[in-house]
Amino acid sequence: MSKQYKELANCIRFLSIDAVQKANSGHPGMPMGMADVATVLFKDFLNFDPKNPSWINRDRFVLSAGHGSMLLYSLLYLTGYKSISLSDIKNFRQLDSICAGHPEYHPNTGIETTTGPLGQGISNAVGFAISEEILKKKFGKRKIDHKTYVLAGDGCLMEGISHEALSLAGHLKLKNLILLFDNNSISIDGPTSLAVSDDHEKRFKSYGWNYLKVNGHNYQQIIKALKKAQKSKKPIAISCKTTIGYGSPNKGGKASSHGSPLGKDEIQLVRRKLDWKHEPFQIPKNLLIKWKQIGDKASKKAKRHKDKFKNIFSHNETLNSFNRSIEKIKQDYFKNPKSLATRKSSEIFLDIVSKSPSLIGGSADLAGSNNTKTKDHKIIKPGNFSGNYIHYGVREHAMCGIMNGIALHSNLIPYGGTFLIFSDYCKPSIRLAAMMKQRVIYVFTHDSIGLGEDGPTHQPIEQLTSLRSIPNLNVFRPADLIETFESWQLAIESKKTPSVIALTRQGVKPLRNKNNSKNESSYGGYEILRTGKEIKLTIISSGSETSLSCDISHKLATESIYSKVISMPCQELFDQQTKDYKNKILKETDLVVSIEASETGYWKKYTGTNGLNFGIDNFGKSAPYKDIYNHFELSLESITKKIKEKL
Ligand SMILES: Cc1ncc(C[n+]2csc(CCOP(=O)(O)OP(=O)(O)O)c2C)c(N)n1
Ligand SMILES: [Mg+2]
Repeated sequence: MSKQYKELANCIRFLSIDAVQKANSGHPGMPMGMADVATVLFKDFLNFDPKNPSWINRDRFVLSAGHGSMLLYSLLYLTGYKSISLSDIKNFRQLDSICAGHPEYHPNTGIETTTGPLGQGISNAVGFAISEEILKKKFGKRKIDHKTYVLAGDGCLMEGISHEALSLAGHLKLKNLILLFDNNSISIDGPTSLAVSDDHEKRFKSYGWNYLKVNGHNYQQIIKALKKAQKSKKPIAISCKTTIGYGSPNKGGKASSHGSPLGKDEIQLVRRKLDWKHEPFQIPKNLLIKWKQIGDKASKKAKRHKDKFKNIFSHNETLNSFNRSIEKIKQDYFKNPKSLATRKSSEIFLDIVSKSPSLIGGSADLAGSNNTKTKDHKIIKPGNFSGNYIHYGVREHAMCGIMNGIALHSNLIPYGGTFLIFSDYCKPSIRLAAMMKQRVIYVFTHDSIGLGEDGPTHQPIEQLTSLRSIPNLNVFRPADLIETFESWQLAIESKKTPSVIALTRQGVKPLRNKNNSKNESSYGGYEILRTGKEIKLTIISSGSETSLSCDISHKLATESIYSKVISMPCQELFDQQTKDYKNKILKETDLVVSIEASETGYWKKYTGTNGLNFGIDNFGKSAPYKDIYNHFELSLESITKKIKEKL
């Protein structure tokens, strides 16, 4: 029996070694080390369907140790996924090959998520497992009941995000989550003892996980552990003691097999040692058939399930069902407009839409400050997933990685809150959401010096710019309740783009005073005020500074200097408008100025170098917020004076 597993595993090993060698770059060590464990998993345990990779109830397999991408590509090819052919494998790491350097998420291919930044996959897997539990509760165990497997190495487990995600998984008792730890005690710099002496077993157990230990090259032990894992009442980690580069006489067990081709001579030696007589990329027919049988058997099993349960996701309701309630609130607001923090406006919006079964809210221990939790939210608790709100704890990075997993799993829409300043703790996961085109919504409150006394450590300066510079991420900074509602609507409708909604702590004056059936924020920037027909000045602004901009515009008008104010809640959407539209907004006057309590450089693309940029290019201050605005000369008097000097 061992022989059969070994031969199957060697298919993975040699495809990986040969692909890395041909590409002259890549990571052979991990696929060689984990080939045995992966073979047992795919052959005997994983529920999947190569013929229909999107089957909703499939077990999810996440390769958190994304550098070992050839392990995944080999498995997908061998089990018969159409997404990956032998020629794709021969094109490993070449332009436009699906076999990219690190796994890149593509829907319906078996590549469940983009990994490579170590640790991210673990947090994604926690998100998958949470989604599974939520849907299981909603639709019943007969329809949804699957596992999530995540393969993680020493590196993933050293990363901070793994601590956050594993801890939350243990707390929530995610019994459907199985972590396969490639415990080879080697990373790039050498033996892991150079940098870490964690007691992994104690660590996992303290999080509330079960922990098993196996020799990762002993099939009996692997099978036994995976059998046990199926019945675990807690999330479970299986430590697989492996040899990195297994089979390589000179590089096995050494960091030298981690991240570069083994070299032709060494590969010859591996072939001899593992008794592999075949040419590069040649898998003998009998083994190819055996692997295909594994895929076919899995497909058959999956089909039986699918035939029984079609279309369980008919609840894919849109915002339409809430439109009447949203309109009613807007009407009341127009009748009785009042100052309101945009975080509060956001809560009012969430109060309506949180009744949707699709939205899963949360915050990293700032629910009351982010206003993400409404009175009707039900909390997701350990072992009880009937709710729709997650207390992520003080774990911003894991929150965002987990939200990626939730978004990827099915059609749930995750949103999560923290302070805008701590978006820096979220950035790697936000970037991946944008790359993977996932609908994840970030509610980032306390979005400027307007938060006041907490001071410069809490006052975002460069954060908006750095978020705006991430491709395929919409950054909304609404100016009042109406724009906040519009931003939320756009974020929910953006199925392929994650959204940041940056919100104020402090109250802001109502600006929009009449109902408009068109979502003005969908233009990204639009004229919100005009004080005369012939104007000399364009002021562009976002969020809390838009009302300041309007005040400035009115004041200038009293001196017969006429202007328009462009409210720009979303630069990314504005940049997508037609040239005519953009010219109409930006080119009407010679002088264009920007006002935003944030880093100023990014606005120069609209104002040009001749324009004026009012903002903050230094760290903030600890004081009542109005004093800080004055300190940074973001005041009616100061800005009006400088504009007049320039005109
Ligand atoms: C966040 C992050 N930091 C650094 C790297 C670069 N890197 C890739 S693999 C690796 C070492 C991983 O060690 P381990 O998980 O033990 O993998 P093994 O060498 O055993 O395959 C590092 C530092 C990365 N991919 N992601
Ligand atoms: Mg390692």
